[in-house]
Amino acid sequence: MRKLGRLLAAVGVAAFISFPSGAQIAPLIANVTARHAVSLNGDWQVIVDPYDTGYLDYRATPLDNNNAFFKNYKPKSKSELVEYDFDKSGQLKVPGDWNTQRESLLFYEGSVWYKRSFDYSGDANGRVFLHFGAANYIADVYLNGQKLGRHEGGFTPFDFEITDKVKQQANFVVVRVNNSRAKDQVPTTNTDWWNYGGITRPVTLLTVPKTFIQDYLMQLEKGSSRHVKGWVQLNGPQLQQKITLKIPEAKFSQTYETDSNGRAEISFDSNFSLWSPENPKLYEVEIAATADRVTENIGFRSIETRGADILLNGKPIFLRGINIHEEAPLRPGRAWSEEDARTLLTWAKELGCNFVRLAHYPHNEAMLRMADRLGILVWAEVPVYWTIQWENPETLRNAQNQLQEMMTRDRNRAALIIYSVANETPISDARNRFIRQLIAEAHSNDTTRLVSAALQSHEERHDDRVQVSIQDPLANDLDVLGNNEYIGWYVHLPADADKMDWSSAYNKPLIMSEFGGDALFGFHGDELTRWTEEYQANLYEHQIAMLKRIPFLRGSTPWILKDFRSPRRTLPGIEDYFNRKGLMTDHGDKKKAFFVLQTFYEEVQTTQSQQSSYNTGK
Ligand code: GCB
Repeated sequence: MRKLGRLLAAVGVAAFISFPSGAQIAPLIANVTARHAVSLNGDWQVIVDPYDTGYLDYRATPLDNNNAFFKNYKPKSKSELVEYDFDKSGQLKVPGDWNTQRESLLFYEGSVWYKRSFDYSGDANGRVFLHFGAANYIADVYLNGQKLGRHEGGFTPFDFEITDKVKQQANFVVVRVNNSRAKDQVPTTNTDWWNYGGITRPVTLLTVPKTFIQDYLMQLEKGSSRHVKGWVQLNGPQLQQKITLKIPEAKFSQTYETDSNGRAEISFDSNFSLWSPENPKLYEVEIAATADRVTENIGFRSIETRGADILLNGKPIFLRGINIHEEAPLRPGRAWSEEDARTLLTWAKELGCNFVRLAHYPHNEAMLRMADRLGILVWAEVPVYWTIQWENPETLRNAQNQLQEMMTRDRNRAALIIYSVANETPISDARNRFIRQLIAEAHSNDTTRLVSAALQSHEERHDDRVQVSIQDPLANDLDVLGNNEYIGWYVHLPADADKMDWSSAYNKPLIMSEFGGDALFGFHGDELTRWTEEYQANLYEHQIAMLKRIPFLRGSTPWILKDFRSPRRTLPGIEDYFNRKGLMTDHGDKKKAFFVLQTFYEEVQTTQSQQSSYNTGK
């Protein structure tokens, strides 16, 4: 028996190795929310499997016999040995992280197997896709005992075509989700956020026609308020056909023809009421092919830079921003719902923001759609964070894939103006090469947005003044410079910000993408006592005074809207595994610094309505 097991396992290994991760993943379908979908959200049966017993045999080779949990095997006789049973194991909610659903899983890193049964009564002439909003970090997906494929990366969507595999009744999908950290991953082993595991975003069955509209991009060309450029991509056997694009409210309708690859280039002029934070106008756009039709609400706006200015619809704008992690407001765990998005972005609006940095990985789709509706500009980021394996081609491929998946999902969101390809990465040739590939990819795939990265500045002391500048070769490649600095927290004291003089060798806009310090809500003292609200508020006062003196500053996203969980933050009574740099608690209580920033943003808003940029008064 063991011998047979080993033989099967060896075959399993060969099959496993010959499939590079993601090999069977279908091309992503844009705008899944508009598709005929059956939700698979809800209670899933789960087995917590810290030793991967359901995945590997005792020689650590992948299992393919009935002991493999994806078989969901039941004993056929009273004597048969089967050591797992999904139906008698517990349940977890999908979407949802496992850490905050069971106390014993708070710090858990490893595998959890999810299983759910479903019937399917879809269109016999259509195609069926199993779609995951996200699963952190590796997801091995099986349907009816057969492997569909693997997805790597915890924050982006993926789908598998199951047209030929799905039955009308008694299907079962099993997913092994593993959130173990590893050096070659993106992000790598070290971060400052909670490693929430699980199927963290919705799961749906999508039904589409045989040839369907898979993807498209529709946006104003940089610098134009009327000219839309874009494309539509079909998928299926009838790639060459006529498609019609309509925007009824703009009285626009035009027919295009897709080529033999299923692609049509779109180009037209129209008079739009342009999307902006003050006017988050969305138009219903309809794309129709012979057998498919999809509609989506899209805003039209242009974003570009001119010297140190960021121009939204041709006018300079100062980005009054804040950082946000994807943690739920008012309850623990990952955020994923429309309600979560509304609450977080409403808090940002209350702070006076017209901009958010969704740190440090792609947030859920609801967040981007809500930003479109509420009129909040967005910086979206991939988790190329701190020190990852710059020399590893697999790590680069992984980062590129995550960037692609993020762009595919979000590229029709008017709110999204900046793609960020990295955060606080140490300068080296290998790192520069790695990140340059991401920048080039973002630029070539999407010419309607700006590319940035959160860099780090360099200080030089001159008597009692300090010269601060960015000296990073990547600055040449980016459209907008992001900079993280912790003057007054990790370095210097808050008042030292008064001595800092910023200069730039680049004629480009700067966004101060992070600054801040920790405060425990309700803890009071003088302004030099760490962890007090007074220390944090004073830090913000000095930071803001410094920001006002940076001539090329065009935005700021202080760190961070609300406190968030982090395993690095162990100080008892203060941190208790929370990063306390929030301007609010995780329950929405506002700390003193919230009001300091709010006042600054009110001032910026008033000033900006009279002049084009905050600092220069141009
Ligand atoms: C940073 C990181 C951010 C951390 C923050 C901190 O520079 O970009 O992820 O959470 O500092 O609080 O130290």
